Amino acid sequence: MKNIFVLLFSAALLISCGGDGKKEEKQENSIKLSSKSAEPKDAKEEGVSKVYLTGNDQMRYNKTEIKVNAGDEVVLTFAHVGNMSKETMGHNFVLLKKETDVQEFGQKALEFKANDYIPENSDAIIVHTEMLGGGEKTEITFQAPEKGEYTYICTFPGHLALMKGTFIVE
Ligand SMILES: [Cu+2]
Repeated sequence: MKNIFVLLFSAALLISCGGDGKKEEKQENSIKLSSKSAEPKDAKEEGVSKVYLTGNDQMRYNKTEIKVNAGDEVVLTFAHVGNMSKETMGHNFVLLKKETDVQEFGQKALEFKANDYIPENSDAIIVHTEMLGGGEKTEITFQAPEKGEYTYICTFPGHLALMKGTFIVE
């Protein structure tokens, strides 16, 4: 019996507090704050996999593994978050076909400086971005290849050792 009174009392309290709207206001503020987070997150929507990849002045991607859904359209945003120029610390994203010899491809790419280190007429490339310098950003959209694991690299000279990752289609 006592418990019921406590319950009723707290229910009455809740009702009396509910009308002033302060609670809702507070909640809205906290949502605004949390949406300020620095880096866009990867997201999977219906039929679309959004990927946010960066390269920095320390010659690193922000992720060495990317996962997307088979059959999805992939929207990949690639940003160079460093300050160094394209000539000294350029970065790109080059997604290679499964059977590619990655080291060999990386060697070949060095011969194509005039083409931003993208081998011309290569059948090893699924898709690639342009070469970026510090502060630059680009976006590419492509159809996810068939299920499996692929390698992505940066073809700027010397970067392959550190700038390499696995692109997983599942
Ligand atoms: Cu690079």
